[in-house]
Amino acid sequence: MNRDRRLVRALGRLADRVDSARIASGNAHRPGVVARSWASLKLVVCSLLAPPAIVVVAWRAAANHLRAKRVMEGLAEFIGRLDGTSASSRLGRITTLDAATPLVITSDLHRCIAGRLDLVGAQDDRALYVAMLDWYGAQGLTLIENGDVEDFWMVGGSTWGAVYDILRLSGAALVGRLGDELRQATYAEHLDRIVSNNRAVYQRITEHFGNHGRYFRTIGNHDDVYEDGRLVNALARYVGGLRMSSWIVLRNDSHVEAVITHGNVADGWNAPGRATLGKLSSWIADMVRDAPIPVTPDDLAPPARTRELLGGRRRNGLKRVNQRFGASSSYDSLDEELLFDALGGAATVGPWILMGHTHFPVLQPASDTGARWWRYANSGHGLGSGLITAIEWPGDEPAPRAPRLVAWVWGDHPEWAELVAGSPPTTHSEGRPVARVELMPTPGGRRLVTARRGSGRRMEHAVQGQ
Ligand SMILES: [Mn+2]
Repeated sequence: MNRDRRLVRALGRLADRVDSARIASGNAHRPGVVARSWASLKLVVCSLLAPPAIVVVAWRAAANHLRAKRVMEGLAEFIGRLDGTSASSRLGRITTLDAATPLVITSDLHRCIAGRLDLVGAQDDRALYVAMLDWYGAQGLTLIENGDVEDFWMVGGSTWGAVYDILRLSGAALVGRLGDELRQATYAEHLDRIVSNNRAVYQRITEHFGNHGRYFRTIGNHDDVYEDGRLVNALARYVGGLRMSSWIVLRNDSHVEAVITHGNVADGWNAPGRATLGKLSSWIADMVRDAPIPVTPDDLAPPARTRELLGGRRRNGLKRVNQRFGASSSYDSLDEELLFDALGGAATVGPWILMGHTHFPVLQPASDTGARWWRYANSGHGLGSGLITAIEWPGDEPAPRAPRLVAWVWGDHPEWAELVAGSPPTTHSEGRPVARVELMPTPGGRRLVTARRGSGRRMEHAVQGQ
């Protein structure tokens, strides 16, 4: 073990001791005095720097949005050339899988350390995901976690979270071998803590998928540290084995049926290698949450959002962002409407595009114009309130295959229990009922409804879609 790793580990142990004491006193979700003081210090420095910084950020945001649009324009051609024969490209590594492989694709799980950053715990989604992994594992499916899986961007929220922030900033400031070693040590130590906070999840991934060569990952923005193969090796030790790439191509003979990617490639704020603005906005959000000021913005979806999805009231549309700065008031920075136009619009042939990143599950969504994006699905995310959405790829069905969009929810939650009560629970986790609900677009495509409600329309929809 090198000197940096020893130093970072010692600091980590010290931070853990402070955190355990706070957790033992029943304050797990408070950041604690170290994180609060560090956030206050950052707040003071940032306030002084804010006036000039805002100008620079606005300029960079406008420039990056133009760049994202140029990337989008080249994307149709790039995807057209993904024939499953090459293993790398200027847009990252490519993995090819047989399209006859049954898959489950999750994304945007944002697994994090204990404390305030533990959004998975706050949303009661950990045991729910374990139930999903057990259920899909028992069927021999292959698991693809499509980006933003472990979160290396969120900082603070606990003593270790503050120490991690300081070490990460130091690593970024140092050049050459010194900086490289410190960064590696810091990320490896952070990964350790993410794994121990999600022990059951990593156990299931290893047991059902990693040990059998059935675990694949793509790189998102919050886990862009995996551009470095050494951290992929560190992760491999916790999951039995995996393959990390930026693109996964589902191929059937010489025909590409689907392309799986996180989606940040066409995002001005979060594109691979050009994500400074995205990282900065995430960092500022965490600073504000830890600082002792009476503003604690909480952007986690409430139970009402889960109810909305299960009640058939969720929009099945595309996201728009501000055309000058490439972002929206709800912190989105990928313009799906532009991407839809760039990728050839309402075609009913060509590969399916399966993405995450937007945190907005959709299947064959309707554009603003009413035109349908027939070959697009987004898996949504793993941070709903008692809700995780996912895509299933029915590889065992004959071609032409089409992805299914599903929602996994607790069957006993008072806010929506009656909406899933019609059918028996799919499985159980920790003694609680868990339901798998299939989501379908309405005939016009503007909303998502559960398959039970939409079953009468299913044939009509399938005919329209082909
Ligand atoms: Mn993302």
